[in-house]
Amino acid sequence: MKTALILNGPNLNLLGTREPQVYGSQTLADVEALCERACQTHGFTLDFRQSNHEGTLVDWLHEAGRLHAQGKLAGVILNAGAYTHTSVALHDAIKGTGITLIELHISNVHAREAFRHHSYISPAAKAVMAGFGVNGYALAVAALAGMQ
Ligand code: CA2
Repeated sequence: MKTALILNGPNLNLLGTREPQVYGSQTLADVEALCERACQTHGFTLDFRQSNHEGTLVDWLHEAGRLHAQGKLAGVILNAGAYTHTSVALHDAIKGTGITLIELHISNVHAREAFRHHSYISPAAKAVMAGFGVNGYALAVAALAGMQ
């Protein structure tokens, strides 16, 4: 069974505690549970992680590249949080790994502040999803299944 690696960036550990009008009221643990159900439906093993540290996310993308080379990775779903809009390091980490990566945002970043309209992740991603709320994670797992 291949692994779906779901990576969450800075502040997403606060999900459900603030700004419910933007991000909803479900916690990151709730999101993990919904991802678990989606992965069971689609025959993936789930590996679900969150970090507030850019370098840790880079290390995890390198790990994904190694899993991909071993044929063990279905793909990565990455909500890079605010690093989406700032991180050349994450762009560089994705580029050249050969991994299938879906960039995901809970909110519709294009309907928000101008600084959220640019993404360093998008040019290196296979697909981009935004604005589906936390259900976007389940939709992204289904999309990953369709890409196998
Ligand atoms: O919409 C998304 O998923 C974002 O990636 C979330 C990031 C934001 O910087 C991106 O522009 C869009 C922020 C994640 C912070 O999440 C919080 C949730 C609840 C309370 C505080 C922060």
